[in-house]
Amino acid sequence: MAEQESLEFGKADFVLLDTVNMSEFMANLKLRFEKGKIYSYIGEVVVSVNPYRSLNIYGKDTIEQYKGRELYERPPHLFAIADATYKAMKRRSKDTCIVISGESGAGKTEASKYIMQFIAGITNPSQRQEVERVKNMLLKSNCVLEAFGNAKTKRNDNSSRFGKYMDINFDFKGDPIGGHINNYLLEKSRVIVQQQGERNFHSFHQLLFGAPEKLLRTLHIQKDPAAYNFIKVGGVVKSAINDAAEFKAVADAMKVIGFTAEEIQTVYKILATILHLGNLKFAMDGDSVLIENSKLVSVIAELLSTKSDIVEKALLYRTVATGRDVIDKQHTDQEASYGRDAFAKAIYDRLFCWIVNRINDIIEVKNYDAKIHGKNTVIGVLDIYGFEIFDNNSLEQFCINYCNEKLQQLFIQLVLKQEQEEYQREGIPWRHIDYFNNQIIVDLVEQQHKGIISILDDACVNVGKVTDKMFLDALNTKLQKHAHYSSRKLCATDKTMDFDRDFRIKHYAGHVVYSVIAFIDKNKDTLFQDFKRLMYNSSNPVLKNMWPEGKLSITEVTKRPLTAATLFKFSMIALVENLASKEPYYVRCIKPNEQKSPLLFDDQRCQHQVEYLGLMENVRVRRAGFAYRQYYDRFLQRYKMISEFTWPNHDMRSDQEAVKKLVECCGFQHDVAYGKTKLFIRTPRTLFNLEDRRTQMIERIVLFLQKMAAPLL
Ligand code: AD9
Ligand code: MG
Repeated sequence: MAEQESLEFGKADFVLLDTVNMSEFMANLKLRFEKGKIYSYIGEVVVSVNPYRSLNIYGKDTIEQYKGRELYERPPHLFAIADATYKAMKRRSKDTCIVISGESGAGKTEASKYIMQFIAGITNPSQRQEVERVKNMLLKSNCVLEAFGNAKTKRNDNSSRFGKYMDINFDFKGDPIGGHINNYLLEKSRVIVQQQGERNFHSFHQLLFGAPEKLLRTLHIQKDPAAYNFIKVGGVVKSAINDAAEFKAVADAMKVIGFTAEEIQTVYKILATILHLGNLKFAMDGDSVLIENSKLVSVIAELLSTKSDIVEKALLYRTVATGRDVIDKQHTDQEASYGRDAFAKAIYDRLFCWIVNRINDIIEVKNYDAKIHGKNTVIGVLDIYGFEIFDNNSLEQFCINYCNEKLQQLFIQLVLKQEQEEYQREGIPWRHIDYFNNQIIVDLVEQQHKGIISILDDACVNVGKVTDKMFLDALNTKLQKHAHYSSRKLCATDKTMDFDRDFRIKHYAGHVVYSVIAFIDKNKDTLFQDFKRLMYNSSNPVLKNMWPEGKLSITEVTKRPLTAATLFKFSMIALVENLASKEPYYVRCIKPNEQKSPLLFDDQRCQHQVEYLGLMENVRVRRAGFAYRQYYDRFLQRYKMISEFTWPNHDMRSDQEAVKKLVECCGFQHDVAYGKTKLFIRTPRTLFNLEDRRTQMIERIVLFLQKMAAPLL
């Protein structure tokens, strides 16, 4: 049982700490990490510290140990929460979800994979072929998504550069019958630029190092990463990642999932197109712009199954409608470079979304009739970017941190709500606890008209040249009284911010200074219609289908597209609604150090994460109610030896009465409440005391049995 670990490995559940304060919390977390115990609980929340080494705790035997057990029967583990989720889904027909959070490199993606592995391991005992197929697809889809959505960053060699929410659907027997993936905000700027020491998405490196010579020849790609501008900017070309092996694994996975040969070829062609685009150079020749290495244009045209002059025109001109006239306006070399980069980012982003959609088509539940088969239930797994503070924070960090505010708000609501509901269900009075409600920050970002996203959108729709600085001025005017917003203009003494560039949000997890530079540009996310039309007019049907909006001519494109931040806001609102409709389980991941070391526990870094994950609040909420609860029959099973009224069996009318008698025998009646099906214990001390008594009684019983048996030996 989890509590038994206490002495040697610290407290398995933070709720059982003698005193709840930060230093006790951190000491316990550190002790457990040093003892190799990477998982702990706060009630039903799993706290996980990245071990940065392989642990032998995910095998088949461990899966068996956790299968069908109650949370507290085994030491803390991801599998325990996965099993709890599965049981809630199967026994109570509840839709459930597991929300995995934590900063980059904290272990979210690994956790989500272990959870999937556990679910795959405990389902389909009768080996139904269709279920095996679905399980295989779900597992394989990870490999493809990681190839196109992950990259090496300074923080993590396999960093997910997108948010992912995956639903797994189960039939009435509890076997997986399909799934669905939602992806959020891919960091597409990485396609064209990477920071020093970082890489482009794995997919490009896999192509370069893994594709057979023949394929590379048809793509006009040389096996030399230094030859491509979009690859070499980060400076890191090779890493510990085995790109060649991964190329093969991803190609196989795509085949198994059901991508056609033509689709797979098109994927490679898009990657190659992007690499060639990165090498295009523009120059001014008098008033005209030209492409210096125009041979590349015909290569790109070949890869995109279109004509060179169409590609050239889309790169150098922009079709604009002025009143009734449609004219071709020539770019400057700078505008042409901008258009090229936007095009490269857009086709990669579109490729990624298309891959997700194709996977969804294939894994979606088919031929399931709830009337015949019973309710189809769902477990959702959310693996999404954690709170980010960089030296330079832009619109991407703003969106990611807003996402974390939304999830924190949900966490507060649901953890409290869940507790409250349990007390209500069990007929126990509820005592309100105070906590910082971050709704005020969520509003600061997303509120209609008054929120930062609205103010940014206003700046983007304005005709004429609105600069980032003008956007900052608008923020300063509209938000000057907001307690969680500040800037140099509003706080002249604060020298950490630049007057013309920065604003600060006091997030629940810490203060972040954002630089407004490029906010407007990134938010507008303009891709000239000419590029969309080019893709739509391709004679490659796969490409054509990816770009349906290219059908519209310039005069038909009247509706202004939603901005990037607004689209993100809508997707976050939908995500939170979806999560709130399910029974949530949480995994909170912590990164022990920046060096990816298995030995180092960086106290300061860890404490910061504990703070912003709201773990102390979580412990307090849990303890303000009842630290421990258990069904009457299970409680008796564990502690019945303590009292003569319950050992070996009781003769009372119900288990509840027997538990009451046991509790009174021990003198704990003031520290407990009796629910309809469960006993609730307020303070951990009572539980320790029960544990001690139990251990003593077991020792006595063993001694007694030994004595009895002695004459027989
Ligand atoms: V990011 O926000 O996508 O950049 P994650 O997803 O939180 O990040 P990830 O799961 O990718 O982090 O973990 C980072 C690395 O830590 C992995 O590549 C492993 O090398 C290592 N890791 C994480 N969890 C475990 C584990 N349970 N056992 C062993 C682990 N190694
Ligand atoms: Mg990840």
